[in-house]
Amino acid sequence: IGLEADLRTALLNNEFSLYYQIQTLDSGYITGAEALLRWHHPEQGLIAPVKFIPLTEEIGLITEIGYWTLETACIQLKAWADNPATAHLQLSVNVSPRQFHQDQFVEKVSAIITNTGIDASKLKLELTESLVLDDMNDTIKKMNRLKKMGVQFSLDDFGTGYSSLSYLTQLPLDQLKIDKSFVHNLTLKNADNVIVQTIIGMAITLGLDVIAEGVETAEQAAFLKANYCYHYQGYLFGKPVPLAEFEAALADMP
Ligand code: G
Ligand code: G
Ligand code: MN
Ligand code: NA
Repeated sequence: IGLEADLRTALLNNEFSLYYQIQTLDSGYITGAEALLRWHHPEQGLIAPVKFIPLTEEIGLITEIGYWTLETACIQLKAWADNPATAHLQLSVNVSPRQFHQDQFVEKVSAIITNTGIDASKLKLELTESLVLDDMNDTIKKMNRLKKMGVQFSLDDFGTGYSSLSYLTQLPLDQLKIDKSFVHNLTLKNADNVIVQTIIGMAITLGLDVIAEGVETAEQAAFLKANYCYHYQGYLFGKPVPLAEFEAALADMP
């Protein structure tokens, strides 16, 4: 109850921020980041998204917070675009099902892209399988409209839902994101090795990029590379951090 009341004023009080987690190539080249929402509660300190995002969905605040997140991400993309050293960076942003399936989602994203002046191809929206399957028709229509503007799409938490090849071919996706639960036991558990190899194979077959999340060890990265997955995100390369720390990591890039 307390948190709910606090959430309602959190936007006004500037209590949200975005953290950035490195997305890298096998060469160490940083291609961009995933933007991850953080709530700095005035008394309780930093509150993790798992503790408040479900609540924002329940009380209908996720839409407003989601647009704040998108706009903040796009303002950051514009700042990077204006500096030759960072102009290549892409930003992945999580989208909640409730926000995506709202009537004006495409119009609002379009307005944010126009108002911030970004190159839409630098923006990657992360959709979950449950979002997609909630309403396939709505999802395909909206993805196609955003795609025409240049927006990229990644399918998050891939492998944890009902991922059939037939629905994948209907979606204008750019990337599959292998869920960290499969990466966690990679090289240690043969079943997970096979799942990861299969997901990479699916991505290649469908002509999609594939990124592994939750990469924590050099062994996992080596396995992924040997199996043709060249994009990684995980603690091995960096935790989600505030902007200044992310930019410091960029400056150290090989
Ligand atoms: O670090 P991590 O704890 O950031 O994120 C936990 C979960 O919260 C992940 O499943 C992630 O997708 C979700 N999440 C983080 N930031 C956002 C956001 O801005 N919007 C939505 N909808 N989910 C987010
Ligand atoms: O949106 P998504 O569910 O993919 O959110 C990514 C989540 O994964 C965030 O909570 C982020 O903090 C977490 N994460 C990112 N890299 C790692 C990692 O290497 N190990 C673990 N355990 N979690 C990670
Ligand atoms: Mn994500
Ligand atoms: Na995920």
